[in-house]
Amino acid sequence: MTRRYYVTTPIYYVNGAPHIGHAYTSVAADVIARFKRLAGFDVFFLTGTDEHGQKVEQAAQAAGMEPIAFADRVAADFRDMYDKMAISYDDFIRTTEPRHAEGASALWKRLEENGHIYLGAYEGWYALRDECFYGEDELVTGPDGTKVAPTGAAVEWVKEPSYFFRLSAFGDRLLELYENQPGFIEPASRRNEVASFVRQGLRDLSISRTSFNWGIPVPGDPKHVMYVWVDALANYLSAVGFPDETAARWDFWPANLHLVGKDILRFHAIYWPALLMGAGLELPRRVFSHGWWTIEGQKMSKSLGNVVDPRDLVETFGLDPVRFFLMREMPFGGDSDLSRRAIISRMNVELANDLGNLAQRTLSQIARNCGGVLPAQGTHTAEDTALLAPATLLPQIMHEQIDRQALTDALEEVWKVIRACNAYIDHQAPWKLKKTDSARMNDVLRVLADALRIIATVLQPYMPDSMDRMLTQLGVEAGERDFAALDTPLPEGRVLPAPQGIFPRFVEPEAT
Ligand code: ME8
Repeated sequence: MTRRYYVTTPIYYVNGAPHIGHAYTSVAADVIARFKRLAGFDVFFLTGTDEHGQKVEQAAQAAGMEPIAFADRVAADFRDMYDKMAISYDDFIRTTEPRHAEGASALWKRLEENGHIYLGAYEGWYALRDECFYGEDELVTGPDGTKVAPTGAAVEWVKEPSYFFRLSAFGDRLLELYENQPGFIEPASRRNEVASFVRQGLRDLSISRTSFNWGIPVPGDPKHVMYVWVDALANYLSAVGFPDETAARWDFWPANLHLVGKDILRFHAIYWPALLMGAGLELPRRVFSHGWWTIEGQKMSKSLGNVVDPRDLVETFGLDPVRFFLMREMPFGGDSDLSRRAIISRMNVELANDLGNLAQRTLSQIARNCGGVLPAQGTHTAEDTALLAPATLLPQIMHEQIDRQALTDALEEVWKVIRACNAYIDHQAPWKLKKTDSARMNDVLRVLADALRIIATVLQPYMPDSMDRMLTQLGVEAGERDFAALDTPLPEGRVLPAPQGIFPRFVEPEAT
């Protein structure tokens, strides 16, 4: 039986252009999706755009456009960013698509049928930037002395008729979920925050608005549109065909992993499971919330004018160095800073020196001293085995890390092997063996080529383009690049193409 894996990113608001924060979550999901595919899983990787709600409506107005035309433009820009970042999504859902309206409406109707929705009137605080209702007790004093949301977003007093979801009835079941399935929310520190929020008692959730109409009409009462978060969360169901449980993709439900930023954990770890419980649907296996990027030490914001478009970074540094930097610099789950200096340092030390040089040294010696063909596998010495044994374990060790979203640790695991290869090549000095023991030289170079093949195979999810080139230079054919293929050694005598540097050092333009 094929093993299935369903991973999602948040669907991003189309009120602004794609930025590095969006690229980050999507690259992380992409690494996971690519890794699972290489491990033989049938993967469904979903992403998309969140196009309804007052915030998007206002952004469209400010641009002098109809909301749908505005959303079309920004959604296309997100796809362009994805193409430039090599995001291998299987589906891109837009909440303005009919298939999504159908899924979201069906979810609503199930909740209504099950008695979890009632009509009332909402009176309270709303933060448009967060598209979130806040209780009085959650507000804090902002820099100018006014009350603001805990996120710093401005709040307004809203009073209007509204449908409510009986969220208050789900507190105990949610706490049970966090208790019985600790992996449901990761990292653990965030799980504790969510659990203590729930323990304080949940209020029913206002799930419709009447003061604007850019949204999915409430079934049976089209004066109301659905609250944008109910609409948005439903995307994870509508993309797999809900409510048609005979749809081919329905087998992917429940999702294995919702990857989100810490800003939207509450919606995914409280509202979403409660809505699913209310609708009698299975719960996702896991919600992982990652940390926050600052830019050169500052919060990224439109007002500071420091919003980073990932495409600009790719233009300057190249795609794979940027993907590598994002995955390497931020301990997955923690916060981190993006700076030009840090990118260049990672590029020059880890990519150019550690990995690039290793490949170049190995391949150029094979080209020069082995007639450009892959040498035979010799008898392994203790040192050869000491190098190859941990390399061989990489797919398995990393798989366990990837399943925990320990994406940075998994890279560190590969770098341990890369550093060991560098120590090995220095110690074995194959260039000296040419005259004294050419048979051993061949064996050493073959050991290095085998280690590099494993390294390049397991790094494909992080740096697909460069690792594609490295595998080609190592003589690994297209059908030999998944983890299962690593069990079969490459035949000796395979002709290798002329080696070419894969990770050039980055030199500041003014220094050239
Ligand atoms: O919240 N660092 O969309 P959104 C790291 N539409 N990640 C960041 C980041 C930063 N500085 N800034 C943004 C929404 N992100 C809703 C989601 S899902 C059913 C609906 C990433 O456009 C991070 O993943 O505001 C965060 O959760 C997401 O962008 C917010 O995107």
